[in-house]
Amino acid sequence: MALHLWSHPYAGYGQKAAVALYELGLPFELKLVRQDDPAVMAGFRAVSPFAKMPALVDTEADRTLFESSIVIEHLDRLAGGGRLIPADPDAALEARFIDRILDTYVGGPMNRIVLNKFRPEGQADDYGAAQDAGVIATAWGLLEMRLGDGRTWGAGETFTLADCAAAPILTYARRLVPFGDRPRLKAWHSRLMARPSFVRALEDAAPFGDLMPAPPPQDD
Ligand SMILES: N[C@@H](CCC(=O)N[C@@H](CS)C(=O)NCC(=O)O)C(=O)O
Repeated sequence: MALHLWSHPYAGYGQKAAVALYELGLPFELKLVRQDDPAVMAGFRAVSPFAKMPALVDTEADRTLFESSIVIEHLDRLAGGGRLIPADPDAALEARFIDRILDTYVGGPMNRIVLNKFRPEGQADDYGAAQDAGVIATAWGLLEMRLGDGRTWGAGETFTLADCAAAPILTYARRLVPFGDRPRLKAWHSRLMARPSFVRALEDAAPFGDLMPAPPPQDD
């Protein structure tokens, strides 16, 4: 089996896939996406037409996938199934639900806020950025409520797709929209920060520096 992961260790969604690979113990080869290298980008666009990370090429299955959640569905099956996507249908539904909340209402708005900062002079959309920040705050409230049943991880008592998504997305997004007075969300994030698979993904990213705003000092 050969798995090629097109990604950058600094990319939040790339880290989501890396966490899944580390959780499942699946070896992979990183195909480093270098935006300043046209040849690399041509190869990347051939597997990921929207040039979004991560993309996975499974050479043995002759399958190319992008969209991190779909990549993780495939990886979980490769590893025997029932781990990151629970075998129990209700538990699987909750894992997918939390993953969708994180992707649609946290990661998407977060990436727009960040890209807004790099727009050409006079083209920034501050109104849109404020709306996106509001969407993230609503997601924080929803997650805090969902964690109210005392679950350890994002979708229950086992580490799932929801946690692969949450580890990097919460870590980055809280720098833009602090968690505020949401103790369960903070405690879940602390557990994610200590999870060995995510610690490893952060170690992979460390040599590439820190491009995001500093963490909010009073949000611990
Ligand atoms: N919904 C997608 C989001 C992927 C995404 O936005 N990836 C970011 C990296 S964190 C990216 O590739 N950004 C590069 C760009 O937009 O040019 C997924 O789950 O894979």
